[in-house]
Parts: sequence; structure tokens; C-alpha cells
Amino acid sequence: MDKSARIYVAGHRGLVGSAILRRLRSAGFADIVVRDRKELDLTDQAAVNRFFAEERPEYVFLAAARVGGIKANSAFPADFIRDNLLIQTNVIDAAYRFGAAKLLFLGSSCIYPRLAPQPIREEYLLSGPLEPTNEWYAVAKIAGIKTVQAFRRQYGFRGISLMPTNLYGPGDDFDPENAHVIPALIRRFHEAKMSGAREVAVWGSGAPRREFLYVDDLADACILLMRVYDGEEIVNVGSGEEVTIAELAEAVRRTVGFEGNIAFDRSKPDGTPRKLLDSSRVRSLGWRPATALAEGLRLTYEWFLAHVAAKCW
Ligand code: GFB
Repeated sequence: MDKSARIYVAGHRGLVGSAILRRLRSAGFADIVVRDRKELDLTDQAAVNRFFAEERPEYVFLAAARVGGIKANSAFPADFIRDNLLIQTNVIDAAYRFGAAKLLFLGSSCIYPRLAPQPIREEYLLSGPLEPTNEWYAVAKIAGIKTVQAFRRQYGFRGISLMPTNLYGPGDDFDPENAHVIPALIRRFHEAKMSGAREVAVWGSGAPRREFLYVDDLADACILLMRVYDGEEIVNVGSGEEVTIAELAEAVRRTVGFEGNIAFDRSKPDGTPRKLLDSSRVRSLGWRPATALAEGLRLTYEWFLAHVAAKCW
């Protein structure tokens, strides 16, 4: 992928796509094609084919997806399975048909069995039952991995798949109900600080363990893999930094500067008990995360203050 290559970032307004775009631009890639949702509906196969026929991107970062936290996954199962199957199938098929040199598909750590041994190695895929709160999304993402592998086997199409751990950072969705835990808690602690509330609710028991990765570090891994990796096997990308939800809530409380208490709402689901990726494959290719959780939370809260809080309050 040289600096003059034509690159399409699908999903450039989302958390992952916007980070990939930032990194590509700062690395000097000049011919980057993007379309927002109004200009190109990725669930519309004819529209996707027209776009690829006209623009002929050489490299495709497939970061477009319908995503959300534990509640959104359970509340909108049809949207999560349908939209993701359509988006990924249309983009992978068009990339192959219209001659793209390479495509990178972004999966998710929830593709692995709920009770997979930890840390989770790539070969544990399809070795046990999935976590029920997000099985619709997980099944769509597993289908995406298999589509990429099938196109490689049958057509020799150079698709690769990367499995990120739980991500956070600038550009995230801060919806109080449907977001992932970090943006949801940043918003809730901030609102509590502004209103002078004494207590903030955190869903579940606080006991589940999660590994969090700052999204710009993931973007570096995406660009590295696009450059140097060309295999059928999927590649995990995680920080190795694991915390309980109770520890995370305390870190967010400190970042925001809320001085009240944390109350765990056990009527809400915990989801999978633990999800720590074994990232030795990507590390052996030279990638390392650069942003520790405390620093990443600080940068994300800064972004929230400038882009979300400034508009709401
Ligand atoms: O971020 P989250 O929704 O992702 O939740 P998952 C992580 C943990 O944080 C769960 C707890 O144990 C939640 O119960 N939590 C506490 C909260 N307070 C909150 C809150 O206010 N909002 C949210 N959302 N959680 C998702 C999958 O699972 O992970 C997706 O549903 C995707 O499909 C993503 O794979 C990476 O790790 O539980």
C-alpha cells in the first residue's frame, strides 16, 4: 500500500473508521475515498456496486457496521444481524468484483465462545456456544470472517480479518442507553457531576472483566496488517490491559471528577464474564498499544467535552 494508493474507508464517521482515516491522513496517504450514509447506503447492493465501479478503490478498510453496547445488542437483534450481513457481504463482494487489491474486515472479540479459555487465541473460534446478549451480532461477524476466507480460497481475493477487543476513544457513540460501557459511563458521570447528583448507577455486578483498547492504537494495527499481513487466519488485537467493570467505573469517576458514589444495578445484565484476547500474533508483527487506559480515558473525556457536552448542555 504505497502513499498514492486509492483507499476506501467504509464507516469513516464511526469510532473505528474515523480513527483509521485520521491515521492514514497523518501518515501521508492522499487518495482516500469516503461516503457518508446519505450518499451511499451500504445495505443496498446495487448502490455499492455502482460506487465500486466508479471509484475503483485498491485498498478497502471495512469498518462500517451496526454496533452498540450490551443493551442495544439485545434490543435490536434483527437490525444487528441483517444490517451487518448486508453491509459486509455487499462490500466484500464488490471489492472482489471491481478489482480491489486487498480488503481488511473488522470483526469483534464477541465472536468467541462465552466461556473460552483466557487469554483467547484465534483458533478458539467456533469451539463453543456464544454469549446470548450479543449472539446476533457475533453470528453476523463470524459470517463476515467466513466470507473473507471463502473469497480467498475460491477466488484468491486478498481479504484479511482483524478481531479487536472492546474499543473506546474519540468519535464514539455516547448514547446513554445504547452505547458501550466507557462512553455510557463518561456521559452518566459527567451529567451527575453537572447536576450535583450523589450517586451514579453502573449496570450489572461490577465483576465482569474486560480488556479495553484506545481506538487510535487499533487504527495503527489496521494499517500495519494491511501493509504486512496476508493470511487466512484471523488476527486478535487487544491491549492486554484487563480491568473489572467496578475498576473501570472508578477510573471513569476519577477522570470526570465526580465525587459521589457508585451503585451497581444488578437488574442489568453482566454479559460475558471475561474477554481477554491473546494478541501474540499481531505483536509478533511489531504492533504495540501506545495508550494506557488512564490516558485514553482522559483523551476521550476531552473529546466528549468538546464535541458532545458542548452541544447538549
Ligand atoms: O460495553 P458493553 O456493552 O460491552 O458492556 P460487552 C461491558 C460491561 O459493562 C457489561 C457493564 O458487563 C455491562 O453490564 N456496564 C455497566 C455497562 N454500566 C454500563 C452502561 O451504562 N452501559 C453499558 N453498555 N454497559 C459488547 C457486545 O458486549 O461488546 C457487542 O454487546 C460488542 O456486540 C462489544 O462485541 C465489543 O463487552 O458486554
